[in-house]
Amino acid sequence: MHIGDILNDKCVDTIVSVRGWVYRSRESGRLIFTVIRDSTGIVQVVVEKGVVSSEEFELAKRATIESSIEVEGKCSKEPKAVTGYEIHATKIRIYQIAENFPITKDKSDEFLLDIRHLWLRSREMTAIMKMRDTILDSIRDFMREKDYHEVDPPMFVGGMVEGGSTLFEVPYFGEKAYLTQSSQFYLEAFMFSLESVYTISPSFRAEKSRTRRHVTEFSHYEAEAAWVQNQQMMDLEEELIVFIAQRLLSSNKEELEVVKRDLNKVKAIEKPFYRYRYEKVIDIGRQKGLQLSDMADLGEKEERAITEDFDKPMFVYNFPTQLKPFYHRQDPEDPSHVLNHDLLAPEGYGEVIGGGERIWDKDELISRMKSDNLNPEDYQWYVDLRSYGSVPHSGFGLGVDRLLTWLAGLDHINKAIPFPRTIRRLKP
Ligand code: NSS
Repeated sequence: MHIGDILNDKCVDTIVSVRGWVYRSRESGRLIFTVIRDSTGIVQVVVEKGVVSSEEFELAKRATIESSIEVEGKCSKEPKAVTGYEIHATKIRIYQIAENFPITKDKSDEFLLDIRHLWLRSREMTAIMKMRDTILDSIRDFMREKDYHEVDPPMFVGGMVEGGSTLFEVPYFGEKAYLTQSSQFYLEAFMFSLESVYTISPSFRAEKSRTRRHVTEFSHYEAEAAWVQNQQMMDLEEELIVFIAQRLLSSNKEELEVVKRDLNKVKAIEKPFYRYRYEKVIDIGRQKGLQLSDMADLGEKEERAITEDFDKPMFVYNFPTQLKPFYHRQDPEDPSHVLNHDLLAPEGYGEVIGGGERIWDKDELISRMKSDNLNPEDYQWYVDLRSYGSVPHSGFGLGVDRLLTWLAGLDHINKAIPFPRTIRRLKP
């Protein structure tokens, strides 16, 4: 049985048995009040001398924080207990008496990262991981509903997608391999078979910048679909984000409260999102006092200023061609711009999605590569895809960790990831 069953009022006046870890404990004469936690919540246990054996009572007395424990006893309502219920123990088994637990109140973020293998047990991290689980689950439900197929691209790859400066190189039997920056090119290959595909896989970027939203390994949810245009892809993403936000509100109210999220901010995520051309967003930035050139690349600082006062997400579409990687399709009506989009989250969070239409004509792709000083031979198979029945298509990549950071209102991406990897952190 789980503590959650007790808290859902399913066990009053029955004999229950729960297993978990000591959350806190205090002794008061013939009584020991031990609060136990499991994955579903916390509940108070009363251990009374004479009701349990004297060995059991002594064991319960020695049960330090995080000791693993099993308790049997009668469950009752108790308004004075921490979660309103109490188990009056009749049997106690201790699996292990824990050593002195190193995490006490008010530890620094850095310390909690050093000790993340233990901090995972905190109420906060447990809540965050449950919300992560909801997000992953809702992505899969949504995509199934839309007839997208989940696929598994490789993580060891032979080339770059998003620029050479963030490539991780790994030795590969005398050859050079890289950790994938994005599975987009592979999704494009799958698309010729399955038409609409997606993956939730890690992507790796040797990010040297230390911002609140960059890690070196992130969970990348990418999708690709045949016959779809840029604005249609935005429609899908809009629907998706609203779906995830709604699911989070209905499944994780308690967890959102644990992280002190203002629920109104999540409720405000409704269609339609703002949709502005790149130039309009540059204007908004200038009105906020940012010094932006006509071709400014929007980074963390700029996006934070631009989105700070927004109540809803904002699509920025049709960036100048020279700001974006070679694979983006130019607008046939205006080749100085590409048919792409970023989705910026409000409240200063900024970019969570990047996507758009891909060049599907072979010669156009080769000529764009050349003008970006890339050798088409290095992308032989990617170009080859365009030789056999090429079709218009679009896709996007969404940073799952960034999405969770925003939806849960966290102040740093590190808090959204169980074991975050940054330029300075490889352990635990
Ligand atoms: O570089 S992206 O903007 N776009 C791509 O990788 C495309 N090839 C995706 C595609 O169309 N299939 O990254 C997409 C998203 C971006 O909006 C962020 O939310 C996330 O991936 N992202 C990151 N999250 C955390 N840390 C880092 N370093 C990071 N880089 C990108």
